[in-house]
Amino acid sequence: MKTRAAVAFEAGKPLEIVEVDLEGPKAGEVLVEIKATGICHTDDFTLSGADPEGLFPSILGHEGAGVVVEVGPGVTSVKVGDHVIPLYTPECRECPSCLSRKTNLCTAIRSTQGQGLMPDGTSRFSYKGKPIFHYMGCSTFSNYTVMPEIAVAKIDPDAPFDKICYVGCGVTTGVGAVINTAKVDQGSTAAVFGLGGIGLNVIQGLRMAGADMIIGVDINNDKKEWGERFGMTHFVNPREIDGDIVSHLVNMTKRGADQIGGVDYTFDCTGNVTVMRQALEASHRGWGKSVVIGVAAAGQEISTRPFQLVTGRQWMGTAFGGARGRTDVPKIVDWYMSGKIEIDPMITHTMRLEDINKGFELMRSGESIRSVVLF
Ligand code: NAD
Ligand code: AHE
Ligand code: ZN
Repeated sequence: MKTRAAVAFEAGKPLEIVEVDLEGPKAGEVLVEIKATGICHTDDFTLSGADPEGLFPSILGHEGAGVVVEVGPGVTSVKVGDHVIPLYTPECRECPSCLSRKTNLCTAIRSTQGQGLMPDGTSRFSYKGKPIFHYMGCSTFSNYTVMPEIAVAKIDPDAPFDKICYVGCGVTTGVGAVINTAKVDQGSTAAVFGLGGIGLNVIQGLRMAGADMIIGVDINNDKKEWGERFGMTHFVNPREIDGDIVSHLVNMTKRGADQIGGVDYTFDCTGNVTVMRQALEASHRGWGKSVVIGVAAAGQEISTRPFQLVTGRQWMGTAFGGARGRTDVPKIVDWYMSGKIEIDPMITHTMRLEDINKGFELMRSGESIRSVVLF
């Protein structure tokens, strides 16, 4: 079949809207009509050429929602008409990682996914007879895409596509980092570095978890109001303080008889390795947990004095908020439907596929929280 898609032909160039060829689903795969897709910072990271796994030409996009329109042989877990969210972290429930119950990082199809291919080692997309790579196993910047059935989560059919597509990455990553990865306790202190599409969801996760002091850190003052909207209690612009951000946060969180400051939980949502170090070092001696969410460019490395870890701080990371997609994503959609979490105000812009490059510009300039493309 033919489908309209925004193709990344080259790193650093705008996407081009063209009609591409798409082969139907093979065994264990489903054809999904994408109804809406968010634009995540990670799409821009890959488009920039900084992603070691970035491949071109490819169809980016990993934050979508849509309807199953065809199923390949042997598919049992979904049927035509089901509403689904594509999962860049699948859940096969059979691989050693899924069976371990220790991680959400299913390994069933990770190696072909990283090569921009379907599990059989081929691409379903082509343009003018030449293959186009899949992206993160999803390629939601296409009106139709093919997914393995283990990589789709069946969701409430009443949930609006233009909102719950955001659960496909940003919402689940932010809220999940708090609940699944850091396992934040009630009454804790927390600092969130970077108040974009991910950081604001960390903030709403912290509010849900009952954190007392929620400090937002961003170099853009416009983000203060945004953070407060979702539960942030204090805002710091590191460019507007005397001294360094680590001491500032430690001083802000001095509590108890010994007056040793430090934040119970910190989260990097910037992808900047200097910020990751600051987040770790601002966490509390003895028990602080610092979670890396941001994705850093090829060649970038993190460092700190080992003493920071010897003295009890834990440096950890999270992909997709530690969520097991087929199990957890439908629940998060239900949380949205019942009002337990908010999504609507974070979707600041919607656009047609033809205007997708505008969505990238809004993100780069810090004007948007989330742009959603409607098909
Ligand atoms: P975004 O562009 O919407 O937000 C980034 C925010 O960080 C902005 O508000 C910006 O002003 C702020 N910022 C930049 N430099 C800063 C600094 N030095 N100090 C403080 N704040 C600073 O991006 P996003 O969509 O929220 O994504 C954030 C990061 O998370 C990206 O690196 C993205 O690739 C990554 N990500 C990771 C996962 C995962 O599963 N681990 C999932 C989604 C996104
Ligand atoms: N391909 C990059 C890393 C990109 C990355 O870390 N991706 C996150 C999701 S970001 C979503 O917006 C992730 O899930 N990682 C785990 C995985 O298996 O990809 C690189 O550096 O090679
Ligand atoms: Zn993402």
